[in-house]
Amino acid sequence: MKEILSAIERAAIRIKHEIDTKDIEYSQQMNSTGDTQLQLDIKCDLVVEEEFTKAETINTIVSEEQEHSLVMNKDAKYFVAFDPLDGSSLIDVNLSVGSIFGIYDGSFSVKNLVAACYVVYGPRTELVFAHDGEVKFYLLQDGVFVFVKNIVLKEKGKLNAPGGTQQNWPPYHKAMVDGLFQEGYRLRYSGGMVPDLHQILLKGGGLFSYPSTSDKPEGKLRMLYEALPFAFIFKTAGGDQTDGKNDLLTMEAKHIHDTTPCFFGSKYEIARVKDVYAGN
Ligand code: P6P
Repeated sequence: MKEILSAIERAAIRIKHEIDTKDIEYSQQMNSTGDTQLQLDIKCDLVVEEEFTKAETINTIVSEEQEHSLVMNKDAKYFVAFDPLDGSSLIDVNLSVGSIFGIYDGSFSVKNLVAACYVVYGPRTELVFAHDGEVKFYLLQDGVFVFVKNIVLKEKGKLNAPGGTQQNWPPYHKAMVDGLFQEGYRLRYSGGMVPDLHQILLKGGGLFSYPSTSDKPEGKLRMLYEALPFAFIFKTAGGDQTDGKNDLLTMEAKHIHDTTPCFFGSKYEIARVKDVYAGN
């Protein structure tokens, strides 16, 4: 596992450099879910693949930017799914973006998800790694990721990050989101999954939601390399997660780019989601 974390750290340092120095023009290509790829998306995908090639314990990788999985060492232990540059469309307005990694032992089955990691590229470059019951927070300082602290969520938070197009939310979802605001929750939503969830984790908790909507009935966020890694991180940090009715960490992806509605947060807020969704 240490070899994989080291590969992620090397990739993160290179990606940070690419973000700071590279043009952000769109390519002529689309990824597996129809997003037009930035040149930067393609470059950052290559960076992660190059660093992972040096990790002998990686069997197979899945990238948001690649249609198919790629076998690297057919007898190796770990299967890694990643989004190399999530929220890249925010770079041209200088908002924070991130990389997300799900590390699976033996196959991409959700029961084999054993670690999860993300990197936030913002005013600072920060890395969070969940494994063996702990969520560890690191800060990049002079080219080295330095451990800062363990992340533990409170029972109840105060931030509300409601994703998706509001006019396409189910009415009961809108009532739930509005209800939290009426209880004094603060709106914190940038449109970047990684910084939005990082803020909730570091500011003590709250709710991030990306529900099933009329335009995206299966949700927008991908299971293997977005929803499940964050579900693992929030659960490990003492919070909770759901697709509205089920524990995300019991849900198997049928296809490597499957999406799911997803909610992540402190226990109080996730209990509220389950209560509202159970009745609808
Ligand atoms: P919406 C970025 O494109 C992304 O995949 C996630 O990072 C983010 O949480 C979501 O989409 C935002 O989607 O529909 O709220 O703009």
